[in-house]
Amino acid sequence: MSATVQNINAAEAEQDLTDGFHLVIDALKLNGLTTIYGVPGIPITDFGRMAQAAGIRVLSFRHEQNAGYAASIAGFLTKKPGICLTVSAPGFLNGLTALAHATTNCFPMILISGSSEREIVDLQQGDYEEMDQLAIAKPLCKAAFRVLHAADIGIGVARAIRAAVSGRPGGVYLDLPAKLFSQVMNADAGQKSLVKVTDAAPAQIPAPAAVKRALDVLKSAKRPLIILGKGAAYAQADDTIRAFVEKSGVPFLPMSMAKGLLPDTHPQCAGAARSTVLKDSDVVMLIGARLNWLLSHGKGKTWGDAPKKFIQVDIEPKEMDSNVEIVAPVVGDIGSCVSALLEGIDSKWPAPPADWTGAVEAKREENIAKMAPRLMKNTAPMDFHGALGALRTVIKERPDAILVNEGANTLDLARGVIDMYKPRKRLDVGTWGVMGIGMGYAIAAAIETGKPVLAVEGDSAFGFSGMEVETICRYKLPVCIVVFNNSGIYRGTDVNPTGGPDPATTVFVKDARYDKMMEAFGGVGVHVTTPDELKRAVDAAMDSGKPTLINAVIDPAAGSESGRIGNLNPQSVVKKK
Ligand SMILES: Cc1ncc(C[n+]2csc(CCOP(=O)(O)OP(=O)(O)O)c2C)c(N)n1
Ligand SMILES: [Mg+2]
Repeated sequence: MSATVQNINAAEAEQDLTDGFHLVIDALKLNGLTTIYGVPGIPITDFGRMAQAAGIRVLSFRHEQNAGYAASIAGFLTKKPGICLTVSAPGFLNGLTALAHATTNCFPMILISGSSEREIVDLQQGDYEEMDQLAIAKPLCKAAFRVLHAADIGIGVARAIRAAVSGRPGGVYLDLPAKLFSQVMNADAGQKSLVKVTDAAPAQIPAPAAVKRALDVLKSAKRPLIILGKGAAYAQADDTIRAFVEKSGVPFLPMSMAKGLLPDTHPQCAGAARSTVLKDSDVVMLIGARLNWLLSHGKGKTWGDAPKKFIQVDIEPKEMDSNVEIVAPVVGDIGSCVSALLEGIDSKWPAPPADWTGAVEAKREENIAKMAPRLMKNTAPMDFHGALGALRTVIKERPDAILVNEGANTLDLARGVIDMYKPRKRLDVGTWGVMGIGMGYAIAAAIETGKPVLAVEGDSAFGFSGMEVETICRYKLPVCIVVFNNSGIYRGTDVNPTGGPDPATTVFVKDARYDKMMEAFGGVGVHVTTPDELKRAVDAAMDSGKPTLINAVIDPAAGSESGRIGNLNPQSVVKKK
């Protein structure tokens, strides 16, 4: 055979082949997964390149943890698993915090990590980035899979997708050994091996008897309350939920990321009367909200002495009776459950007693009036309320913007002060109160929604993901970051008790200029000291859509220990000498 003929044969043979790289890309695309958040390196560098070439949006971060948080919130926003892509061992471990976070928060996410040679890893012979990643991931996610054969990529990706989004969503780990990427197979057979997942998150219809029981309990209430959790926000059943709440006439309390499902300014919103409604209610209906620490486990001082009946609407049967007795469990997906509940509310449904709704409203108005003057303080240095007063107006004027929020005082006070008007516009630290979600969330929010993002960040919180300002500039994202700079964790006033040269454990460099970080990468940096300046700077950023970081100087003495959850700090019983 001549050399030319040989070359032609080789080229033809090549055309008939596919490989692991292409099959993973094809499997993702076939299932509508067209965005990847990750960090390149061995063995997934070429995979990222090829994915980009194939039309997948591949966003390269500076640290996998931030890419992982981005993927997790992409899952929350879209109901499709957010994809995070990492290298082996250290990259994988960096992505793992976000995977565990996704699982805890019930966000669908798939962490795809390249891994080293199985034969060497399992004999512990010291491979490049050796680690038994599958075993390590397992306890931290809903499901973990490894694909060893190219022919199994289709089914592996399908399993990962279904595991992430069906039932209660969560994180899934998909282990792809380096060797898999270059494994070849016949292109036709490869194409046929792909699986397009049908009905990835099937509706779970609640039992009619459970719905009736729940409505009966709610109807019997003298002081009913509905609590909306981020599960309700995730469901994207916004109109149904709103109709149910309005038809029932029951006051509602939104958990942090459920704010805006109905506007915080809605006449039934009890957000500003939280302690009153938790204490005094007699029947509480939880919709996509869990009775975890954020709701004081449904018992104790927060919930008062009056006996309470709980109704719980959740997709996860195990959630029922997790902390207290649930007298009316409604198990199913939130959309189906709330639809069924709504159907059960007929024209004879009694409005909740007026003395109750009146009392809630009075308390709410009283608390709002109490806070109002604090939000208008236009002083330098700013306190949290003064600064937040300005940002509250920004969101009021731009209800489509997405608010990302982390910190301690910066978080707790912003949650209370900034009213939300639309669903899934407030993204924050979630179930763990974790620091570090900021820039990953901001990037994914901008990418997935195309809306402007306002990230309100404590100076400590910002530090966890601050390097991603380069990513924000690189992709030219409409993200405005406001760093509440009080020179420290909670406060900037602590001193070293020994009088020694080291600073106290909770303080940072005084007069730091976070705005310069943004300038370093071509973004806009602004330094502000008053609420008026802050408002002007945020407005300019939101109007221009240019990456902006505003260093907002906050009085170092303004914050309190741990924001609003200082009670969770253990106390030493040993007297100070
Ligand atoms: C991953 C992680 N590490 C540490 C903490 C503990 N922590 C809670 S809030 C916080 C920072 C609070 O300071 P800052 O963000 O500046 O908010 P401020 O109260 O000063 O407004 C830290 C470190 C955490 N929640 N998560
Ligand atoms: Mg701070």
